[in-house]
Amino acid sequence: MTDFKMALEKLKADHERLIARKNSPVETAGNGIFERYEHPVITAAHVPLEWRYDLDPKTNPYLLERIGVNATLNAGAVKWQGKYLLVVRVEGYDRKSFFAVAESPNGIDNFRFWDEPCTIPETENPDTNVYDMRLTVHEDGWIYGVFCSERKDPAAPAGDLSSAVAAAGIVRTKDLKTWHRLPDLISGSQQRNVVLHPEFVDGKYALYTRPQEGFIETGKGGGIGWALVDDISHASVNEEIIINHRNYHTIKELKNGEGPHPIRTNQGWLHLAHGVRNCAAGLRYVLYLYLTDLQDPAKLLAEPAGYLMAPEGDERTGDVSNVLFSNGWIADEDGKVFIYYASSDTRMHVATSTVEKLLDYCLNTPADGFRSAASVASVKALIAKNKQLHL
Ligand code: BGC
Ligand code: BMA
Repeated sequence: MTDFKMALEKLKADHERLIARKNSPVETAGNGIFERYEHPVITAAHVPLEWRYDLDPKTNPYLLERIGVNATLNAGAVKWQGKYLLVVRVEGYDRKSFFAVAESPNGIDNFRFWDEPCTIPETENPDTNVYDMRLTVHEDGWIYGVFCSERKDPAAPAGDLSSAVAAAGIVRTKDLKTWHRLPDLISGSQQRNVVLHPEFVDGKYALYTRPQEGFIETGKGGGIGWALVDDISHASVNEEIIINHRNYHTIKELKNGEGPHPIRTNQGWLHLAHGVRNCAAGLRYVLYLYLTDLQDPAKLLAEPAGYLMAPEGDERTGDVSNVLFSNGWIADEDGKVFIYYASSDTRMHVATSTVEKLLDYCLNTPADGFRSAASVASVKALIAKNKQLHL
């Protein structure tokens, strides 16, 4: 066998071994609310060899990688024809990200990318970078993808090559293969983390928004917003109310944003979101849950204090360290929930729970009292309750 052939065989074998690797829940006792898994579900090394290597010995005699993948992160998720699909944000060494579908038979391992990345048509104002797609199977019959479209800020002074404008890009599809681009969401503010609610509300499309004054600075932007839209093919935010606020000295002091669209349960809409605070180590992203009313998804019913999940162990380091981010989850018919989250903008993981457990967590974890003394009161109330049990 030639060196090229041998090197290729090894590449292929390593790749296949990685993809076929079984994933199991971590054994150590957690908090009972969800289970983490031993391995990430998708990493840069899962990306097909054909996307990265020129496999022709004539043009690539040393079998060098031609197009490097930096990270696979922030995937949207949908259960589609019995398969667990992630629309992954694949980011190259060149810092451009694009979307690609990866499919698993069981939701926890064997994620395989489809043949090619998604082709997302551009508008007349081409996106510089696209990322963090939220998928919604809407009752109008389309599958929507709402994502962040980032472009250089045209108002940035000369020499400022970082200021950007974030807007919500919208595509829809029937098969997750052909994507039709609709005009970007028109809004008076910058928008990242925009999510389409799966049902009509008062006969209108409903969006979770996240108004910001600047690209990074929320300014007066108060949190996760809610806006009704008449026409999704010319979507425009007119009235926007804040339904989940940022608060001083909480996990979402600096920013927050809706994750995937909420799950309909018999007790209300169950939401997964991210909260951000600033500290000496930089921005820290954690995941939290809240519950809103079934009839009025904008009405908050319950919100446990603090985070559901924060970066742990290896999750803490990566391209942008100290970050957990989620924009995809899947609820099975039997109530099992697959939470797909990325750690440190580098790799995708899964955590599993059930609708029942997440509702129990949401409804029975004390809410934030916003003061140390209130936290002490919560702990003492629990101790007093336990004392009654005479264990
Ligand atoms: C990055 C995102 C990040 C955003 C705000 C973008 O340029 O691609 O990952 O969330 O900046 O920091
Ligand atoms: C953002 C998000 C994500 C990213 C996070 C941390 O604002 O939209 O794309 O995971 O920052 O870098």
